[in-house]
Amino acid sequence: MFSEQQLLHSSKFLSFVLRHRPEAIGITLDSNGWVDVDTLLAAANQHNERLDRTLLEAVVAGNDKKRFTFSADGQRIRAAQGHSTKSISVTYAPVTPPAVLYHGTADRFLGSILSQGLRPGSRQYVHLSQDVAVARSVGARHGKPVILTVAAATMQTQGHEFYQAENGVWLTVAVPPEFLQELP
Ligand code: HQG
Repeated sequence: MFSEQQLLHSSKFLSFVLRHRPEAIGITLDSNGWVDVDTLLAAANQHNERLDRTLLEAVVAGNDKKRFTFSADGQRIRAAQGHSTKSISVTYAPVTPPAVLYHGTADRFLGSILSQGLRPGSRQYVHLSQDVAVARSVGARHGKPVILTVAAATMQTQGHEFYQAENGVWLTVAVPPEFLQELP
């Protein structure tokens, strides 16, 4: 089987090419982020990245955040979310969010977020979660975590669209400050 290290390495490689820089290995993604699995494997190996179908399946199945998805016929693969703005534009169908969603961030960003709202930065969308514990761990990646509540249902009634990625992450383009509150 594959070592944890091997799976992590391949997961990072896939995040890089399927979210940010497909051109780095000479592939293009379609407008929904999909690429043919055989094309991906051939291009990866041409760029000295050892990857085959079995390893790919192990990465997809074993990934802690379900970052990657196969198409129903298993012929194509894409990143579920996390794409950067410039290269790829995955479209999602708008869905009704729960009343409240959560966003975890680091305390040093709080002042800026409470005055400007949440912005997608280098990603296509702001990432939100239905679960406080998940939001806390996302925030802890950046520093001392702080949790914000997002009045998602109210935002939606005022015309903001919400989407849900295949792995459950909630997405919206931006959250103006009036819909945010720090969770005590
Ligand atoms: C912050 C991981 C200042 C924002 C996770 C965050 C997630 C602002 C940082 C996914 C701001 C961006 C996304 C403003 C937002 N002023 N700071 N106006 N607006 N920020 O990594 O949400 O491992 O791009 O709070 O699990 O932390 O990649 O976003 O702290 O689902 O699969 O700017 O990434 O998944 O950081 O994480 P990120 P995120 P993966």
